Amino acid sequence: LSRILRRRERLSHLSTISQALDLFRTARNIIVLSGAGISTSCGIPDFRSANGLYAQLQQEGKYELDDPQQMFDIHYFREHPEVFYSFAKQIYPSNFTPSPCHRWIKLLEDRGVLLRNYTQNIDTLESLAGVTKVLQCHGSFATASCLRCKTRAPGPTIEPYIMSSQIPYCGSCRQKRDAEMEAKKAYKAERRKARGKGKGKAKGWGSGSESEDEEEEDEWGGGEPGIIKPDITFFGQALDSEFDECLFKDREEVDLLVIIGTSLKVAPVSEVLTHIPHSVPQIFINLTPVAHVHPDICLLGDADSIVTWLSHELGWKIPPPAAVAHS
Ligand code: CNA
Repeated sequence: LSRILRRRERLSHLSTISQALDLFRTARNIIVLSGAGISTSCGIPDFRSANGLYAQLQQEGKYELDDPQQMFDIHYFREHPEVFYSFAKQIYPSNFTPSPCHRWIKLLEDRGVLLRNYTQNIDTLESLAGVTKVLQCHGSFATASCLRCKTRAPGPTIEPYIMSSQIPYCGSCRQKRDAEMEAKKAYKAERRKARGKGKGKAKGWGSGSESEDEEEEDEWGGGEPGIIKPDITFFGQALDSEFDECLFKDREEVDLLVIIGTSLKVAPVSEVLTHIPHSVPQIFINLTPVAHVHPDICLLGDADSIVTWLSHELGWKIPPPAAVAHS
């Protein structure tokens, strides 16, 4: 009996795979929804695997976090930016090379069948692989912004701070603050002069006071210029409106959804599945099963191996790493 069952299992597995191959043969507008699992083979840990960042943060215990998720929480960051900056160099995309999965997404684009790659990853490896139809749903290190004045700067400007575990403060804020302080000083000097001239003429009338001056000084809000944060979306921050706009458009065109290397735990990206028409087939490629995901086809295993095998069966050729780096 067990032999029959095993054979049945193998057969149903085979038909699942042949169905997946058929879907890839016929699809013209594929959405690839990717997550950290497609970059683990590049040496970048994901969040939730047994050896992922959350487990590492818990084991290290050096950050005194109640919950490892706090490392990427905007409220926590505002209060303790030094914690994120003491850790950020570990996830900063520096010398990583795209995986076969990234190059496979590029292959889909080259074949003209990629509608869009919605990536939750912040490592920019899709772009490095030459994928242009990519939406970085959770932003990236490519730019950084001041939390106070919102001035945006190219990401590399804060790279030295990340690498030396320092908090970068905003130069524009500093300039603005200095200019405001200068203007206030000049204004106060003017008022003092005016008060001096008017002394004795109208006692108690608009004579000003030290407390008034103090209030003016506080107008800036006091303290330091704003902290610069890489434009990666933290928990508690909204996604760029481009996400909704693209999804609204793409849901009309998509004919195959491929979800790859993600636990689909982070909303609103996890909700993409419910926004896509039910008639669109879904293929889920992941190392581990995810209880709340019920795709039409589930291919469990290492994502690089699976897409390499699928491509081989389809007679497609994944571009080699060198070709990718220069494309
Ligand atoms: P996650 O919750 O850590 O899930 C990753 C999933 O990938 C897990 O279900 C793993 O089983 C699976 N996986 C791991 N390795 C492989 C592999 N070799 N082949 C197939 N599957 C694999 O991460 P999600 O992406 O679901 O969560 C979204 C977060 C993770 C986003 O906000 C990201 O910014 C964040 N993140 C990004 C990176 C990156 O940019 N590379 C790294 C770590 C975290």
